[in-house]
Amino acid sequence: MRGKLIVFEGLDRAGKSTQCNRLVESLQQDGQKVRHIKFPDRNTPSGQMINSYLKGESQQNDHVIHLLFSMNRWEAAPSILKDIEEGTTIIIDRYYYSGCVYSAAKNNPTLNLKWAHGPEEGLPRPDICIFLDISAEDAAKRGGFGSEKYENLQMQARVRELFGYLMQSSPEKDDFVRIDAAGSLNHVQQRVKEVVVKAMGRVDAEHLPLR
Ligand code: T5A
Ligand code: NA
Repeated sequence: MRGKLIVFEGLDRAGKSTQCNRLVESLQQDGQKVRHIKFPDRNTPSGQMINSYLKGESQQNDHVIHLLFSMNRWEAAPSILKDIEEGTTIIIDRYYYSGCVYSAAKNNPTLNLKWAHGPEEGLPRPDICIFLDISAEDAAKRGGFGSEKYENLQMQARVRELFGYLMQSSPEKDDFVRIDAAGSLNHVQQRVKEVVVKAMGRVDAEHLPLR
């Protein structure tokens, strides 16, 4: 049986990494084969350029950085597909939803959601995208907020608005399940597990690439 592709999304500091780690551990305890990946993968050449940009050590044109984030995903796509086919479930911390939303949130007149979507088309489509929902204000209260490029209230509020649009009105809206991420770590973890167990039990959706 093929593995599932489970994505976590949310604002900066929503708790994605923490919840991904907990889910991976819990699925492994259930005896499943699981791999955890995170985008951007800062280790590849494209990821190193992204890392330097996010840390404010280099500048990039808005379109160029968008394409670098996309390239960073395409580099990983063959191994994602291979693992899924071989029965490994993949848990991804941020994916092309972030890719589209963060770029469009800059309000660059030549970089809207539609433009941003283009380079992502054809990437493996998730079985489910869990949106860990927190307000920009609550996220900003969490440890470490403010150290990277997009970690400011105005940007995060716009990002949340655009995620809201994706969840309500976009062709990908059915990919999403929203979970309130402002509760305790254990409470969020429990909700995540419920949602994932339900998704795992579903008849295998056709594994279509992003339209
Ligand atoms: N980006 C990314 C793009 O612009 N385009 C793209 O294509 C992609 C993929 C880096 C930036 O790049 C942008 C988006 C980002 O701005 P990143 O490396 O994933 O992306 O950076 P962050 O999302 O900022 O990663 P963080 O590690 O900061 O956030 P997480 O993973 O959401 O949060 P986590 O789990 O590390 O938790 C943060 C803190 O909050 C606490 C944790 O203990 C930790 O201290 N916490 C809670 N506290 C109380 N209650 C809870 N329920 C909590 N959950 C977590
Ligand atoms: Na993270």
